[in-house]
Amino acid sequence: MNLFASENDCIPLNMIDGDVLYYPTFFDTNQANRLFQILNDSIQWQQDDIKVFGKIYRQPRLTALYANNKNTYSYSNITMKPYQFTEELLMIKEEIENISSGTFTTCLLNLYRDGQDSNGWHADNEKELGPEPIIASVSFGEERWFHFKHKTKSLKQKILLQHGSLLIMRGKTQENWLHQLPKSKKVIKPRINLTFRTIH
Ligand SMILES: O=C(O)CCC(=O)C(=O)O
Ligand SMILES: [Mn+2]
Repeated sequence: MNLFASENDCIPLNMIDGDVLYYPTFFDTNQANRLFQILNDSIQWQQDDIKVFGKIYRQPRLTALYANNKNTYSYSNITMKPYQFTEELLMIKEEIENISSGTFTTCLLNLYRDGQDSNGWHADNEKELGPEPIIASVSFGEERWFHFKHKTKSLKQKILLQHGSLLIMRGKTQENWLHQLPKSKKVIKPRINLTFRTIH
């Protein structure tokens, strides 16, 4: 049984100064349903405090870090220590490595509990990711809009990330573009997002 999409199901986004690929049905619905449930139930979700302009806020989503090494990941004044990859995370990582030229050490997971949970404008450009990082982003659960805005030109892009999809950002995408997952008034169901990265 072929549970995974072929190369043909890949849609390149038309991005100036960036390189983004979208696989809408990387996992089929049954596989995506099963993975959503397992990740929802078995991941060690946490809610951290973040400091924005000197003020402390609860992060507007739950997160977790998993890896095949002990390297920590720091962003927005948070330093996360990884748990070791679960069986499902290793399986997903291998499926992505089979279709992309990247290999990954680490997965940052986000759980958006409802439409009020979000992820503000940022680039995944921390030093430990190295130059031109490949970020492979898998989505399960509620569909949410994902926005891009160019750092210096007045260019925007948006894409609806569907259940079981894979989005790969590579090349100069993090250097030239910011991305965000905005709040949504309509959304009430949760969404889980996994971003596979390499932490040096
Ligand atoms: O939830 C998403 O689709 C994006 C997550 C993200 O950008 C991140 O964790 O760095
Ligand atoms: Mn990001």
